[in-house]
Amino acid sequence: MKTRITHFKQSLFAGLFGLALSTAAPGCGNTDPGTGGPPPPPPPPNKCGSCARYESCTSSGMCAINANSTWFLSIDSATITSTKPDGSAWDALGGAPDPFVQLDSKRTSTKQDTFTPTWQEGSTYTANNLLVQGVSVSLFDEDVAANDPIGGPTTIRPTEADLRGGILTVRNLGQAQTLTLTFTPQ
Ligand SMILES: [Ca+2]
Ligand SMILES: [Ca+2]
Repeated sequence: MKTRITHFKQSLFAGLFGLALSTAAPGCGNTDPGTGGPPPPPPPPNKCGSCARYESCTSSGMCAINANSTWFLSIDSATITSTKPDGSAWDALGGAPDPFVQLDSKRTSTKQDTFTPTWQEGSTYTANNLLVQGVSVSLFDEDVAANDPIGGPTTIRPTEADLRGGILTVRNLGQAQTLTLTFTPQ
């Protein structure tokens, strides 16, 4: 008799504990409250805990970046070498470059006479676009006649770690010593 009571207490405790877990970790797994009818079977233990809103809980219990999540890719900033590859100045009379970035079909604004432009302009992509296809990036110095190429075109394909970290710095892209992109989940 004593043994049966102990078993009853254990199963009651397990039931309460399971309920507390599923209540504390919403948003991942099936939380259908049910409307009438027999109570649904208890959900399996939630190994994900709480995933970020741009993630989904995989069948193996891992929080993975959802391929359909959307991200704003911002062309943040760049640092540009003091001269063109041949050692000459970017513009007449030793002038600094006037850089802009071509990001796929979108072009940033042009920053006048600077080796350290900052734009914070970009486009929205799905995680799948970024991680699988990547984005095409080129930098130019805007000129009246013909733009001087600074770096690229190149395909930048961030990793999941880059998206989670929110930032990616590409180095030595032609005459761009650095090109920094940021990623913000939408
Ligand atoms: Ca120029
Ligand atoms: Ca200039």
